[in-house]
Amino acid sequence: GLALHEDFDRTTINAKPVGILDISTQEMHKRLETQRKSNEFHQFVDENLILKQGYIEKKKGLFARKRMFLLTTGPHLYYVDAANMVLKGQVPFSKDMRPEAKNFKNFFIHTPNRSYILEDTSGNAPDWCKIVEEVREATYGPPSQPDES
Ligand code: 4IP
Repeated sequence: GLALHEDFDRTTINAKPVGILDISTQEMHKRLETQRKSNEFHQFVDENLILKQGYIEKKKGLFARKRMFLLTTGPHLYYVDAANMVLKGQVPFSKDMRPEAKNFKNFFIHTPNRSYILEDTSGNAPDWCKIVEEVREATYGPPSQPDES
């Protein structure tokens, strides 16, 4: 009856991507076509659309490695060794990931199993944190309250 229809509609509305991920199919094809032709990192992102990219120093152990970070639909956050054009890994996306800017250059992306220690030498760390959180929220909804038990 009516209740069923209301539930169906609500599910349909909630299933729609919101905000930054709300891209029409037509727009998606157009942007992917441009990306395919003009972005040398297209080969690493599994036909996803790159929403933001830039060089980030990723610290692990004693050393930092300069990597091209690629935030895409999916969502995914890939990183590539651009000197050798090799995909090195991904920061796993989940509802529990949490970006944290320390200042304009240094930031973290906390994930359940690892906190990535990152530096944007160009000073756009807050922008990275903002867009990662925006994509996280568009995908999984508002952050869950920290467990204080
Ligand atoms: C490596 O250190 C690089 O930082 C790797 O980053 C990192 O892997 C390795 O950590 C770390 O041992 P060296 O280059 O000095 O050997 P990248 O993959 O970008 O080259 P991830 O990808 O995990 O950060 P381990 O613990 O993952 O092996």
